[in-house]
This record gives sequence, structure tokens and C-alpha cells, in this order.
Amino acid sequence: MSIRKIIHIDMDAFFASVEQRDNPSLAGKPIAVGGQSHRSVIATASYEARVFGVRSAMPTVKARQLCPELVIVPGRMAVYREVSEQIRAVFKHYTDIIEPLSLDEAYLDVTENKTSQRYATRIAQSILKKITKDTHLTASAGISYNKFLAKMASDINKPNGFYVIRPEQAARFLESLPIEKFHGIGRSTAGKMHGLGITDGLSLKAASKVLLVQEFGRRGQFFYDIVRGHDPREVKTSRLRKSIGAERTFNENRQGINALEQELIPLVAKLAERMKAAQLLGQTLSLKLKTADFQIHSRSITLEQNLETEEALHYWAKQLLQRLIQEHCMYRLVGLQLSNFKNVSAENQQMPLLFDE
Ligand code: TTP
Ligand code: MG
Repeated sequence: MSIRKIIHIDMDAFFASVEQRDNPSLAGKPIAVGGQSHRSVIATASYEARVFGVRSAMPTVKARQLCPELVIVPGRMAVYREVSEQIRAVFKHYTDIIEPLSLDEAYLDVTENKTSQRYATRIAQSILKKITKDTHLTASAGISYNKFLAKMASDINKPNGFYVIRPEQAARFLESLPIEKFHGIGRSTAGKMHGLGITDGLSLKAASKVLLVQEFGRRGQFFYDIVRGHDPREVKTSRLRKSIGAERTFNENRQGINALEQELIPLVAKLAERMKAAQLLGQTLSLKLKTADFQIHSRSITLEQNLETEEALHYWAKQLLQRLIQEHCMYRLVGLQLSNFKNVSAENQQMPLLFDE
């Protein structure tokens, strides 16, 4: 396998920088984005506020104690989303292999890219420049040959900086990294590691695979690999979601309309639940039946309106069943699928494909 070129991009103090950009009286001041109330927490803080120790997820009350002059402003998600779209448009100039992690962060695979640029570092610099030009905000970049190292690298010269970890530098970088700095090792895991005498990459590397798996399960295997600079995870492009489905394989084969109608009830409920979770409504409903000898029969209907209620789903599912079923046939599975989404935001369609087959 040839060496990949992965870039991790992360906006600097994202929500806070947007607020400072749009309200010049906040520029250069310690500010935080978050709720004002007694029970709220800080979403993020400007770099000026971080000097005082103000951090993401900190209770507002504590932030005010640390920094009495802190200005707390409410968040404006719609604006952050807009900026997020702008930076994705920038990424698109360079590659289509983009994996957004959140509104302000993404992995890019530029091994092959849309520019004639060979060097990933140059590409990253160009991306940072274009982000600043288009959004009047800054970002930082990490460049390496896998996702883990690229992510670790983007923090090193933050804000408005970049850092490269080359294959021959990886071992040294990882060995000297304090264990709590490893992405994916939270406070409690770090505590447990300390208990085992693991305080940095070097001591993590000295731990056996058996020990790590015994203590941390599957994550132990991940830690074992990662500290050796081995992370084969690909940059996963999110594609637009086209459908939501649910299906049910029977314990025993079913025959006849009554038996199959019974099976539709829980299936419709499951589909409705998934629609709700994904916040998607569709106009096309398809029903699929698999026969005992594994033949698949399906039929669909497209309505003029979205199928919005469980009752409507149930009604049309029954209609489809009546048209599709053959009385003497034995069936082993029934499935329902909703597609043809209308009036849904691109964001919802980009959700992970949790329910697809
Ligand atoms: P981060 O990239 O983690 O933080 P950041 O961009 O504010 O700062 P940095 O320069 O260190 O990257 O998160 C991006 C945004 O996500 C952040 O601006 C606000 C939001 N967020 C929360 O709402 N709650 C949280 O706990 C965190 C970590 C972030
Ligand atoms: Mg950020």
C-alpha cells in the first residue's frame, strides 16, 4: 500500500471567533459562547479567555469566577452552519474525499487530489489561506499519513498554524506524547493507564497487546496499533442518504394475508421510530417480501404528500401487501422502505447510514 496523504482541518475557537468577527466590540476580548443561566455551560471560549483557564463544557458560573470580565454571548447555530458549508466548499476544490467530524472539523484524503500539487503541506497551506479569505476566520491543519496523526498534528501549531508528521517522525512524536493527549483517551482511561504505569507513548508501547486487550477490550487493540503509528482507517465520505428501512425475518416462515398483516404492525412502528430519529419524511413506500426459497418480490407506491403518520404508513403498507402477496407462497422476511425525501435539509441527509441495509 502506498503512503497516504491525510489532512485534518479544525477551525480555531470556532463559535467564539465567529462572534468576534461579527461583532467588532468583542474582538481581542475574553469571550465565551454559552448560556447565561446558572446551570449553563460554555460551548467554547476565545483564546483571550483561555488564558484565564476558561474551557469548553465548563459551567458558566465557574468561567465567570476564573475570568470576571468574561463576556458571554449566546450561540447562533445557523451562522455556524453557514460557515461550515463555506469551509466544505473550500475542501471540495481540493478533493472529494472529505469526512466531516463536526461543523468545524474534517479529514481530507489528498493522496490524489484535484490540484496539480504534490505536497500535502502546500495543499494544507492553500486550504488555510482560502478559508481565511472566504470566511475571515482562521483554521489549523495537521498533515500526516493517517487520520490519527493528522488529528494530533492539527493541535500543535493552533491557532492559524499547521504541522506535519512524516512517517519517519511518527515513532518519536508518539513516544513522547503524554497519555492524556492521545485522541480517544479521555480522563478516565488516562487515569486507568496511569494506574498501570502508562504515562506516555513510550510506556504505552512497552505494554503488551495481551495486557491492553485485557484491560481495555477492543480499544486496547486500537491503542496498541496507534502508538506504533498504525491507523488504517479510511477517510469516509458521507454520501447523501437516500432511504430509511426496516425489515423482519420471521422465526418460522409465514403464509397468508392475515399472518403477514400481523408482522407489519411492529415493522411499521420500527420504521416510524427511525423516521423520527432521522427527522426524515418520504413520499415513496416500498414493501419487500422474501420467499422461503429466497426470491425477492417488491412493490412500491409514490404519494403526492409525505407519509407523516404511523397510521398512513400502516395503511399503505397493507395496500402494498395485498397487491404483492401470493396466497400459497411461504415467506421468510418482510421489509419496508421509505424514500424520495422532500423538503429536508442536506444536513439531515448526510447523517450516517445507520438504517440502510
Ligand atoms: P472544537 O474544535 O473542539 O473547539 P474550538 O474550535 O472552539 O477551539 P479550538 O481552537 O481548540 O479548535 O469545537 C468546535 C466547536 O464546537 C466549538 O467552537 C464549540 C462547539 N463545542 C461545544 O459546543 N461543546 C464542547 O464541549 C466542545 C468541545 C465544542
Ligand atoms: Mg476547532
